[in-house]
Amino acid sequence: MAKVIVIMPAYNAERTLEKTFRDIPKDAVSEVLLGDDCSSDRTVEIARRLGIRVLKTPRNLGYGGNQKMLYREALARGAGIVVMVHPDWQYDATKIPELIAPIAAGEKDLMMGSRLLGGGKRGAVAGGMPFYKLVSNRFLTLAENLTFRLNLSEYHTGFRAFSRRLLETVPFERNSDDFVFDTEVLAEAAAAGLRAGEIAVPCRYFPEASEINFRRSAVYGLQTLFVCFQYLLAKKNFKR
Ligand SMILES: Nc1nc2c(ncn2[C@@H]2O[C@H](COP(=O)(O)OP(=O)(O)O)[C@@H](O)[C@H]2O)c(=O)[nH]1
Ligand SMILES: [Mg+2]
Repeated sequence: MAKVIVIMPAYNAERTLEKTFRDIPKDAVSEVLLGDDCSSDRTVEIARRLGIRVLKTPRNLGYGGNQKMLYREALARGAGIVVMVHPDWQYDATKIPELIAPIAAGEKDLMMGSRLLGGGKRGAVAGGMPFYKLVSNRFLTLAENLTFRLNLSEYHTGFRAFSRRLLETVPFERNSDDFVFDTEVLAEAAAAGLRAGEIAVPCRYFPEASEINFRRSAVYGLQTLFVCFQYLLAKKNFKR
């Protein structure tokens, strides 16, 4: 049985951390790690009270920098499967066993908890996904599917799982410290020919679950398109 470690990249998650943690099926995971990116609220205090192992960034590194610290630690602790879940109670963490099953069976290296799979679109909209986020998610996903060919219903979920093999294969340490880190990991996984899958996951939208504003989203969208561009360019050069 592979050792399953859950990582939570946190930034001011005091209002939602406990609810997210409660939803994690403890019998399905060995350990839970929280990366605190210099939160100014009680995130660390609450995490410690819940018995979560806390790692702190030396200074505010950003979402990608926080994840790097966590993957490094999860690998050092012998993880066979690493589950990343945002501690903002946006995704239904009770689905962890279903999410990791294909990795545990050796069939996949990457599993995404999609908000938009199958009937999921209605789920995301009913869950309160803002319309502009739905439209831009759809557009970016189209561009990413044409580029990476992973055939996923979305690429931007905060609930995903990786095999140890993936984390040892992709050069994640070289990636951005910002949100586009997530896109870069997927590009690298695609380039390495790793196998990706997805399950539908219910999601919730409420103020604390989605604090990224329009401007940050737009920057992220452009950075994502730039990753696609670099990927296509690299592929073309490689063929030549
Ligand atoms: N390190 C760091 N992480 C952040 C920051 N803002 C958000 N996050 C993390 O990024 C995740 C996604 O942000 P969120 O506001 O939920 O965006 P959305 O759900 O995609 O609309 C959150 O769960 C946090 O863990 C930040 O300024 N710094
Ligand atoms: Mg969120």
